[in-house]
Amino acid sequence: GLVYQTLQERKIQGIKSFALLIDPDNVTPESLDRLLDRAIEAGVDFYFVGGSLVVTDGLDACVLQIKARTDKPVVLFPGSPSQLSRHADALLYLSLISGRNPELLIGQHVISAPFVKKSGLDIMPTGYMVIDGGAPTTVSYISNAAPIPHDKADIALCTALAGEMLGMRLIYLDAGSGALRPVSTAMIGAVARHIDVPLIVGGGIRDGARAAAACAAGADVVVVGNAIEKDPELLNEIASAIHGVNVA
Ligand code: 1GP
Repeated sequence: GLVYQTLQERKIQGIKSFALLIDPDNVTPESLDRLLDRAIEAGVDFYFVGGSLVVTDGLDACVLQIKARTDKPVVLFPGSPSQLSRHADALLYLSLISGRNPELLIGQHVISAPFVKKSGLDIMPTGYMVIDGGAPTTVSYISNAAPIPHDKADIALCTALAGEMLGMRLIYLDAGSGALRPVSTAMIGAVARHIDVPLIVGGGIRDGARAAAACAAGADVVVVGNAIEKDPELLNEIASAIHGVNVA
């Protein structure tokens, strides 16, 4: 698919990407409009939509509103299989490979497969890895699966390698939304050095310094949600930090 190709090309060229995570439950049409003004100006590369446990009914509207404003890819980041919108461009087809809960590895995929197939989205198989972010986040509770300990870069590395060999086209290291500690640069580096597929990193990144550090360590895409929801002024700082790594 086109979105995956973009991710792959950017990785090969060493171009770092900023993905803004928008939770449809946390925006109104007005607040989203203001956020998009800033995001477009700051140069956000990808719009990730989802992340919340229950998306009420604003998913399609949220995706359409973003699509109406920008040509940048809109990528679904579903908290559950029901969170699909055919108006998006692509889907992070997540398998929770850091956990040992069969439902999140394959069970929910089986149930939603015909629906996903029909969506026409660019389906991007993603090895999703939850890393301990220092606080119990929604994802670690709901998934009923232990996160990878913060300092176990070797476990993360082996998990990512296995995911890649199983055919995952992306690896996503997530400390969880609002994590106290983002994924360590040591862990990002260990994983990045050994995999060839694009690496997405998110969770608890709340300033330009942390975003740049993740990129310098080897992240290809940095995802920021919470911090920008709280303070949209951060958009410029984080965008320039991520894009600044390109020239360095
Ligand atoms: C969470 O990786 C994302 O799944 C982003 O996390 O909301 O903490 O930026 P934040």
